Amino acid sequence: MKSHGCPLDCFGCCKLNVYVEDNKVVKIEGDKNHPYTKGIVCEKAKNHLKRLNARDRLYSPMKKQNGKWVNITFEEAINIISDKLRYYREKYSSNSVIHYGSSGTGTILKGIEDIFFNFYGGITKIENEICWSAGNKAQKYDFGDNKSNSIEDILNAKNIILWSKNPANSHIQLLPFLKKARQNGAKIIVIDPISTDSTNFCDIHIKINPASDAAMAMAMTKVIIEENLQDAEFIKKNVVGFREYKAYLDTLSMEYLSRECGVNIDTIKEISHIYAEEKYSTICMGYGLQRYKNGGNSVRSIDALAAITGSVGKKGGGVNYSNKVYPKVLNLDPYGSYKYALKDRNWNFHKLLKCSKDIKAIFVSKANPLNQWPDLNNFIKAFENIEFKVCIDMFMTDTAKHCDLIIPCTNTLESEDLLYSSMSNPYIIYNEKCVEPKHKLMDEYYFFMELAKKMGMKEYPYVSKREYLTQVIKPLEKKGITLEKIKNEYVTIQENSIAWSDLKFKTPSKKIEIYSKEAEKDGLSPIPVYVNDEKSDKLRLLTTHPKKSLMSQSFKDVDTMAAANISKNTAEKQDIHNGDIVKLKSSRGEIRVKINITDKVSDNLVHMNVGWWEKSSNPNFLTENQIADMGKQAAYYDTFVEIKK
Ligand SMILES: Nc1nc2c(c(=O)[nH]1)N[C@H]1C(S)=C(S)[C@@H](COP(=O)(O)OP(=O)(O)OC[C@H]3O[C@@H](n4cnc5c(=O)[nH]c(N)nc54)[C@H](O)[C@@H]3O)O[C@H]1N2
Ligand SMILES: Nc1nc2c(c(=O)[nH]1)N[C@H]1C(S)=C(S)[C@@H](COP(=O)(O)OP(=O)(O)OC[C@H]3O[C@@H](n4cnc5c(=O)[nH]c(N)nc54)[C@H](O)[C@@H]3O)O[C@H]1N2
Ligand code: SF4
Ligand SMILES: [Mo]
Repeated sequence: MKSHGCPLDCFGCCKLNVYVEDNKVVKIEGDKNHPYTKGIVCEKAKNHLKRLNARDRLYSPMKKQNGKWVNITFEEAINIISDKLRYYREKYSSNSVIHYGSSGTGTILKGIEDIFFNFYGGITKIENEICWSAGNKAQKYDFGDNKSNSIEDILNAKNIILWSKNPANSHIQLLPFLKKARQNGAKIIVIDPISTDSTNFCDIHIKINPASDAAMAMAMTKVIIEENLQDAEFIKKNVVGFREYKAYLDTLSMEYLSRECGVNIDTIKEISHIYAEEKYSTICMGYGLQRYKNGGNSVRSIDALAAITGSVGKKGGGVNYSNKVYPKVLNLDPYGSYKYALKDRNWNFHKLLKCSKDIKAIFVSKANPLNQWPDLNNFIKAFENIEFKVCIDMFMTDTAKHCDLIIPCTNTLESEDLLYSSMSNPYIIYNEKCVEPKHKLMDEYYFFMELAKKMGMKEYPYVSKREYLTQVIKPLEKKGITLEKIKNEYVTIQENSIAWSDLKFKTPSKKIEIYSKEAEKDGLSPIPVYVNDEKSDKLRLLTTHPKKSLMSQSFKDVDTMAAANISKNTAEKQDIHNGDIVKLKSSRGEIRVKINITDKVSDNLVHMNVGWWEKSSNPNFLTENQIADMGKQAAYYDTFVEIKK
């Protein structure tokens, strides 16, 4: 039995037991003894095995020749890349090269490309974030860091708000705790514009208007202040900016806020009481609400709500969004590669679209940008402008097919590595190599080492994986944590299960900053504000995360046309029937979809899953390329569409 963690970009970071016979994986199971994941895994864990043995798996590097793919050897691929990289660095600059890596896998050594490109001299990086960065930045302004209470603490909560979070799809480890909390008498409130599998088991579902969470949070804050439910003592000692924020809230009427969020005043009052009356209730906040232009301010207004009730730093309280335990502690650049990255620069999406001809090469690894970026028609054109395009993946993805060279890579089960997640699970996991890959150079770690050798990079770390990882975890040695210990035991460094229980916040004032001078310095309002200009008579397109696939990964084998959910009223208005094939059209493009009529979505929405491949119709051909107020987050959900028959 081999020990391994699921490296998908997920709250779980599930610990797996992998059974191997004759270099073949015969079974994958959840590790029942793991303190966080307790044997719970989803179907996607088993998919690692399917993907390991998939018929369409790539094993040989391939180069595009006269529009056709031909197999080449790893040595040839290394020669081609090495020649191109030298040439571009000499003729233009090393920053005529982009490396784009995303979240296909979260292990440390699968990120070795970053280190390689630092030694190369520094490159162009894409600074836009497509996942959760508006919320993380907002919480940095408010608390100074990104931390969450431990998962078990849910059981201490009097009531629980799942705010824009769908754990039935995205965070299944939370489900048994929610069930138990409910049995113990806690109410579960879900705030989400659509009905999801998580609204199935809640006590109250607030079908909020999209992009109006700040209006809801502010209305709740007003009720709490008006009814004197705030914690005056806590505010005095631990919060900066209450007065300024209250003055701003005084300018907003309850009627206005209620209209904006689409929730009537009585319901807002009821939720405010449920949240603030008994000490303490918790907010588990997902990432949907921050994929809007006003996303950062939405998160700040929810943080402020928790701050004035004194629930931060308390058992059963807090605003649990992300949990960045390891990045600031580990030695993630153990050989000082950053010193060589003199030409590093950041470009945003708009710059890439405008100046793609100035980029000579792009390397994509553990990512599928031509599936997951917004405004794909324009990004595909920009991508095509780049002379030399390389993708490192296990499959011929929507991105790989636009490249000139494909390098196959190992499946996680073929790779020794170290893994942690920053979403919730605070345990670090050592991934044993479970089976041998067909070729050693399929593993990114060895491929880039060979490439570095070929390019004569003297300072590159030509060391074993073990040695590299030992350096990475060196800072943990003083706590007695070694690779062996991580391999053989369950290891975490999260010492306190209640985030901020010492009430020593990492902000400049060391308090919770409802008034943030840092935000002001960044050109933002210092206090949370509600601004929502993105309104339209058209239908808003929401693209949320699917249950059975991690983003695009399991849609590989789906050949049906993408489904779009609309309400009965919307369908009747346009004389559309269940199963009809229609066109969805936005200012960015159009796609054909199959209509599913459901009472799960309101009349002003079209809902699709994200991840459908181009062959099925990908909603990212419709999404707008816009940026949220914080963290350079892509504001995918400020997209409006029309249905054309
Ligand atoms: N099965 C599965 N699990 C996953 C993933 C996956 O693809 N599949 N992806 C992983 C990744 S990369 C991430 S980032 C996380 C995401 O995890 P979650 O944040 O839980 O999931 P999302 O689908 O991004 O969004 C959650 C909910 O936000 C709602 N929402 C959208 N707009 C608004 C709004 O304006 N206000 C409110 N209140 N709610 C809104 C959506 O309808 C959706 O139900 O999940 C991870 N886990
Ligand atoms: N419209 C819309 N778009 C969105 C979102 C949304 O809510 N709506 N959500 C956004 C979010 S939250 C995220 S996180 C991003 C995700 O964006 P990506 O991370 O680009 O998404 P994936 O589809 O998971 O693609 C990962 C790729 O990595 C490959 N891969 C897996 N393992 C390995 C490995 O070991 N090595 C290498 N080299 N490759 C590997 C997979 O085969 C897959 O092709 O998408 C964003 N896009
Ligand atoms: S996808 Fe998430 S829940 Fe499923 S096995 Fe992987 S980490 Fe666990
Ligand atoms: Mo994400």
